[in-house]
Amino acid sequence: MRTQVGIVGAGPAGLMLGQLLHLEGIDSVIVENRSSDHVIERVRAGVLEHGSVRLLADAGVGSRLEREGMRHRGLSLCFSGRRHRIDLEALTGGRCITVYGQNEVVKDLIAARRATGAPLHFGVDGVAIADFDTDHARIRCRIDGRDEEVVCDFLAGCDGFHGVTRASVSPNAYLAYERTYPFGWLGILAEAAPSSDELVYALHERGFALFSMRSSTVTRLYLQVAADESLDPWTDDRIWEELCARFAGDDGWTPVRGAIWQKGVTGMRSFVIEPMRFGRLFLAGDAAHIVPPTGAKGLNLALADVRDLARALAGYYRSRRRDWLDEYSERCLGRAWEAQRFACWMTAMLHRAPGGNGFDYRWQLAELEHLVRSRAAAVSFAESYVG
Ligand code: RFL
Ligand code: PHB
Repeated sequence: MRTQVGIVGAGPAGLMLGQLLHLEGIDSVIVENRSSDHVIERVRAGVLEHGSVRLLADAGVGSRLEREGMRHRGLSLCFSGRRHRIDLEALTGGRCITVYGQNEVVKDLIAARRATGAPLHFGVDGVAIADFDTDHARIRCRIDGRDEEVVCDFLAGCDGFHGVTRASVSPNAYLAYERTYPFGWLGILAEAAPSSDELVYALHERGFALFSMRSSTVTRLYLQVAADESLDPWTDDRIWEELCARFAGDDGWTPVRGAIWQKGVTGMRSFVIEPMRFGRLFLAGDAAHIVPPTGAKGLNLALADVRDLARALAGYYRSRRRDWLDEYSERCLGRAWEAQRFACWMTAMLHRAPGGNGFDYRWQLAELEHLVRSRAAAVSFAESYVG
């Protein structure tokens, strides 16, 4: 098989890249090791920045998002028993976020890919890459039990943090920066009408909690737990009690309870690899950088990476210009470190570090007080949050 761009991974980054290249008349082959059901059902992000919404619309995959996405003009911070609204729209001159599940984004992108008839292979075994220092880069894999080799001009590593593309690069060729956090998130989806129109981030003595949603009937909630927390002791009743305790405030607001139909624990990490390009291999999204989910940046960064990569590849095929390809890594890394700055700060402000002392907690409360009292601080927060 021969193609112009071989894409490993059919998450948001790989699928979006395939769509943007298709619009530029550039051929690609996408190989994904999991099934399409698994990729669609994997529950992850929910917050799209303004720029991501525009990118999806410009790429022709924004019509359902336009109809079903929930535009949020603000959010609340809850601490010391009080909720404080941050008016994102007013603080940023009109920018908002849109709540729309990552799995819906993926569903829309798969439908668009299928409509083009371009190759998209799920359930592919034994994916390996080679020769990416030449213009005959290769993906070797087994598709439907047959050994296949995809020969390409360029390779895009869109296979997430645990993928095979980054692992195929010599460790001498890059620097990796990493921080793991001593806590994780227990996330649930519940059949319950959201009792707030906007997200609520809470810091409580018992730890962090986050109220989010997926639709007018589905609530998404998270609790800070230990990084290696077992789900076993977390009965539905205990989860609701803990959520209510952490959101408790003087206005009596509380999440509406409902049947919990999905539960999972995710560890948290920060990770950045420098550079993101190795010859003709370009890493994008979680394959190159991970941010803790507190800042809601990971999906947005992944989409921004492939927007830049598609533009650079289009420049190359249209007029053989290489400067955008050469600048790719630096552009993406600048954005990734800015997201890292914001996500690390939000994480530190809103989580209770195990072993932390009273000083840490008082500092966190002072930081939150400053954020809700100082317009300058609120503007800075809102600008970073909406992207
Ligand atoms: P993905 O989504 O991990 O997709 C990678 C794909 O590659 C496949 N793959 C392989 N394919 C072929 N061969 C191999 N050897 C392969 N190995 C792996 C995988 O099966 C998968 O399909 O990476 P991508 O595309 O870079 O997208 C990144 C986002 O998924 C991620 O950054 C976000 O979900 C992060 N995130 C959030 N981001 C936001 O912008 N806003 C949010 O509100 C937000 N909330 C979150 C989040 C992530 C979370 N978790 C679970 C880590 C909330 C949570 C709880
Ligand atoms: C979500 O809705 O899943 C979500 C929202 C905000 C975050 C992280 C996740 O910071």
